[in-house]
Amino acid sequence: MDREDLWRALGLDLEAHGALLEALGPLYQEVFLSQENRPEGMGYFDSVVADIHGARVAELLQIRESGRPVVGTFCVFVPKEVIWALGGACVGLCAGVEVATEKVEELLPRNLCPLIKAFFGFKLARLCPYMEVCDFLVGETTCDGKKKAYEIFEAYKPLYVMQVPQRKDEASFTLWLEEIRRFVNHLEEVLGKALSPQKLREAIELINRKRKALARLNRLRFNDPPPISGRDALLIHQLAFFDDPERFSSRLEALCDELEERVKAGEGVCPPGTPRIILSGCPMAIPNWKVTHLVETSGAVVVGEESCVGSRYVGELVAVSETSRKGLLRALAERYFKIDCAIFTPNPERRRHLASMVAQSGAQGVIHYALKFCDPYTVESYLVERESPVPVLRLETDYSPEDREQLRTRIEAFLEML
Ligand code: BJ8
Repeated sequence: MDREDLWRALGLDLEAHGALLEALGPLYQEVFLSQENRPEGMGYFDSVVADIHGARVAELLQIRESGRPVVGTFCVFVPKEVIWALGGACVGLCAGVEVATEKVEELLPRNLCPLIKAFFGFKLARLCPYMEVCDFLVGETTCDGKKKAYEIFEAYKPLYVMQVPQRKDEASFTLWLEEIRRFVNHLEEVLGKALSPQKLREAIELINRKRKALARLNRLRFNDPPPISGRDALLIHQLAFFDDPERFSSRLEALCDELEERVKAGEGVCPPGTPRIILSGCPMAIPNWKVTHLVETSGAVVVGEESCVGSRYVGELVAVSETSRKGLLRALAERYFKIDCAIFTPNPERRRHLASMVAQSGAQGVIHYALKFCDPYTVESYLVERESPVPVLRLETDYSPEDREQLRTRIEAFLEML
């Protein structure tokens, strides 16, 4: 199908959508294509971005037309393995650019996290083909902003909300396991089919493979010099939410082979000894590349993201030693319960996780990245700084480019003192 026909079929506002895609080109050129000495394997990921609303959307539409469900999510707590096991496809819908702000602010307060306003904006302005190709969405009770916003958003798209506990104790685990079972029952009812343990195992292996490849990429970045930039690594993590998991894994595995060769040859994207930074905090959804770009054009390199678009998404693998449905669902619940999002209280696991990333990567500094009005991460940043083994710079920002120079000044001053 021709791209315009595809977008028309999905009901997009063609004019506004065209303007959006046009703005992406120069930004991509500036942030990614201007880099020197990029690995060849990035060619695949560049081609995905060049056709970001095209080929993959067409594939998802085909999946939907063949009677399989396409499901959109906003959080890494949603156990996507279950969706794939029931024959569906899963796509992450968080957006990294604010659109249709006036319309959004008729429904939501102005001082709300930009990530939430962004997904509302994409829906209200009919700009996101991924949102439109979905049969239904799955939300979750994580932060207050999201859970209250879903109450409004369900008027625009069918939405199921999972209840995520906020403490890491036995009672909360029981609730979470029950919540996963309730989610499975709901999907089985809606789709009119039963979840087979064999299919669930296969789906777990499919997603485990993707997480394994991402973990390998992240470990390779710990070398000095890193064989890939933080920008390229961030992009790969962002695309993990969209792309076909099998194709994505095999392309990423091939890229990691190339990066291993680079490491053996001592080849990197910057000179050895370049200051190394870990970014920690809120997720950076596509095309939010602002802070990583600023850090890497200020003389440092980003060697890890302690974030849901980063190491928190990768996390641990789901154990596949179990064969029964009950055992596999428990293994899923255990894996997802370890996610150390700032909505948990208390949340010392996140600080331990960050300290271990710092130790493994040899980072000299942490930049804590919080989206404006995100209470869980802005409040928790104090504890992150207090317990960090290396200096921390705490930034609060949104999606607008207006604070770029101000952020650059603070980042440069921070890098100088490392
Ligand atoms: S598991 S980080 S994806 S909730 S930035 S909307 S927290 S006000 S995105 Fe998240 Fe799941 Fe946690 Fe990860 Fe709210 Fe903060 Fe906005 Fe956020």
